[in-house]
Amino acid sequence: MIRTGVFTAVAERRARAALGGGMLLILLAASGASAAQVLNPSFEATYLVTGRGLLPRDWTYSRDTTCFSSYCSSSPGLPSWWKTDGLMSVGLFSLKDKPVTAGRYHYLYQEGVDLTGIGAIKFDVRLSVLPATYTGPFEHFEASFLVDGVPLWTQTVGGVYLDQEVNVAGLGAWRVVNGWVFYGHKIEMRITALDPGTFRANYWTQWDNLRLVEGQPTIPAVVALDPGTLNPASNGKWITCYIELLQEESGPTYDVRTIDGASVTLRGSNTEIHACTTGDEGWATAAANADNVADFDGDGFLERMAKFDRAAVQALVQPPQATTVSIQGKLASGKLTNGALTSGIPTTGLWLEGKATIRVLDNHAKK
Ligand SMILES: [Ca+2]
Ligand SMILES: [Ca+2]
Repeated sequence: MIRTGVFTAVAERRARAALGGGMLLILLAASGASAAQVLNPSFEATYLVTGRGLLPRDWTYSRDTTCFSSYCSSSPGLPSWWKTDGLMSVGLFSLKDKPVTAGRYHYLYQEGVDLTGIGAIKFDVRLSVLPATYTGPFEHFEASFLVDGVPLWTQTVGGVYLDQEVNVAGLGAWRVVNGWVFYGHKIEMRITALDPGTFRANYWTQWDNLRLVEGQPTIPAVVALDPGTLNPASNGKWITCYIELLQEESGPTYDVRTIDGASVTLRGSNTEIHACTTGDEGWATAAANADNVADFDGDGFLERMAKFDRAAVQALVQPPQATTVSIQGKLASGKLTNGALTSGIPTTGLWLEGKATIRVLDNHAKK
């Protein structure tokens, strides 16, 4: 029997470019280069573009300078000179007295960034208004940092923002664009007009010191156990576990269909119990299928269902106290092709973890 409402509220979901849909095709074979890196991440290497100034090597810049421009700040003493690493940053800024429409933006990006083994990208940003004699606040524009076209960080208030961080765990080496698979990811900085108008100042966004932070953070999961209270007198064979993956405000969205059922365990009291993935029941498989992945509680988001041997779990728990157990599991490397999971890309073996409490009725104490 499926209970509804067993999950706590899951907030801050964000949509991300879905992997489903059309046929996924490998466009490029894996290159030998696997070390994750961003080229010229501190914007120190530049070249001169006449009429534009110093532009950073290895980055592709917007050539539309109707109402925006960009260059690397390189002159100590000028109000635009700001950096947090080395001598220079790169500035993307609006041009004063030039009409702009809402939604129009100016960009700088780098493609082909392998994020294998990378958990986060960090960077420093300043939002400011120039000339310095203009005393108004930063307004009308937004700074944003995008990965594969998805804004993972935005800021609209003037100030200096150090060590900003976006979560890219599990993105790995590949990205999918319209069903095609490309080697490496696209990292992009933008200034975007929020309001239409002609403004009397230059609004600057300056970027410096991009860093790839290694690591694979655990994906938080919401888990529900049914039953959550065990009656030793019951003859039930299983404890059913529903796993939902939490999505952070920024960062990738993970798919419960990529959970490897054979890796799912319930842990407590130094004991590890594996989920059942063998037998005649349709749900008892390592791979996702219609029996073990569904929106069981009807909240619009899928859960992976797994079952544990009830007697084994009961042995972990001493009545009458509630015992906290940990549910862990691994997201298989996988891609979705027409909704079916096959081996390959792009998720790369991330772990999920969620906690739940179990209670065992103390039948002896009742007497
Ligand atoms: Ca720099
Ligand atoms: Ca659900």
